Amino acid sequence: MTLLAAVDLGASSGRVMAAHLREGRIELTETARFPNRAVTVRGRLYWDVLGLWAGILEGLRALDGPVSVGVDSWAVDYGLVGDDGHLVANPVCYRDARNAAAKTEILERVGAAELFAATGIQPQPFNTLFQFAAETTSARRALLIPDLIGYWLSGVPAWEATNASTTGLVDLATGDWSGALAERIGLDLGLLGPVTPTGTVLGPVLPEVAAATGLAASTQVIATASHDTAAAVAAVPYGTEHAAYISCGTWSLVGVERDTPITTPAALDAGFTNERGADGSIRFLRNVAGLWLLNESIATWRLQGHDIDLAGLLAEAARVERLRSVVDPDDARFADPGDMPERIRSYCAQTGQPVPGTPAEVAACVLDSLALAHRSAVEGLEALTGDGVEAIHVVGGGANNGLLCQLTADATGRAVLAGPDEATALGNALVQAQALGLIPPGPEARRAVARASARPRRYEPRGPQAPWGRAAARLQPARVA
Ligand code: LRH
Repeated sequence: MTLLAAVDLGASSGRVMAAHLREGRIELTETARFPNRAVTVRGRLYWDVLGLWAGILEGLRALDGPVSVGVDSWAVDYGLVGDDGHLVANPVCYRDARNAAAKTEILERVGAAELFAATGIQPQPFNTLFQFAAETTSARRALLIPDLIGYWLSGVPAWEATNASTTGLVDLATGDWSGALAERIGLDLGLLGPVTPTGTVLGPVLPEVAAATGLAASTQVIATASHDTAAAVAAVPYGTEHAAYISCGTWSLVGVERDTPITTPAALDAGFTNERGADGSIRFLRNVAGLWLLNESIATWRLQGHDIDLAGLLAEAARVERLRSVVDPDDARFADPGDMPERIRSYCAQTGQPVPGTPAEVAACVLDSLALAHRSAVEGLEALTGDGVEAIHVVGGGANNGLLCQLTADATGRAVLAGPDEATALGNALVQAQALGLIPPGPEARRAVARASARPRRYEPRGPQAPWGRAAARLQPARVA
């Protein structure tokens, strides 16, 4: 038996998982879970990265002699580090308002089609590229969040490839930073070091980390697939069907794995992006605003003094009439933190639909809308790749949301295979195990262990497709508006 540590940071919580590799399977146990949230100070939305660091140290302290540690997190965000190696500013959250203006300004200089063709990345306000353009603080280095934590653990700066691809600054053709693009937008590439291959062993933990956590001085820090979505996709337990994945958490990332990118105008218009996978593959996917809408709604109700329990809410939402009102979860009004139920109600009122009242009605509206958005993304995948999608693997926390999985099966007319819910931590650990030679290299050997480690639940589609098609059509004018 070998023990590996997977540090997995999400937009709403972070955790440290003990990954036990034994007889071709990985078993995960959580050693620490701590909240993560963005905090507003003087109109700027920050992450509390030092709070995360404290949670990580606590989780590592609870582990019994792991051979290695790997860190993954949400994409695109970074910490700025000065010449002395210290953080010079608190990392800003990708939902901060500064990025939209920077996007508009950059796109005036370099068109969306050119950016998409060069990097494969869908221009979205949160791409690191636009964040850099909005940056006001100067620094020596910019390290993406998992690389920042890896630097604090090992003292070695890295720019791991899967997460680097999400910046919008990596050249699709070379896999390295695009000097030409940086020059066009006036960005100093000196902030970034060479792109680090996924699975690079960075080196042992620093003595100060060993002292603070009790980890052995020989514990290796590994640049795992550090983009959480890349880690989750690395752990999808594909069977024999041609399947899409939905990495479902704060976001729903709906995609397929491919050998080659698609950078056609149609892919750009349909909102698809080409991110790097663990083996240099392409994760061709669309970002659908996922359980963020539900999580923010729950946070709002709790602030208002409602006693909300998720299981009870979902049970009630299951009994609400389906497709009564639907929203486009990717509408810009839902992007910022805040009173989501009120925004959902105003969207429904403006589009002439019944206005959801109770929390169960709002939750039903959100889940129907997400299932519909999943359907549209799967249709987009089929049209753009030319390959049929026979089944859908839902991985990540959303795999535990039985109602969303069932509705996704209903809306898409495809079987949904739900799980593992901890796909991100599993993928993180699997890539570490490959880096250490504990599992043979390549996606197939990794997937065999993923399959042995997970038992997905199957949801078959119920009922006719027509009501979903009609609801999608109902949304069409709202999207244009
Ligand atoms: C999901 C995720 C997603 C990114 C977003 C910023 O956690 O990493 O893949 O697009 O956060």
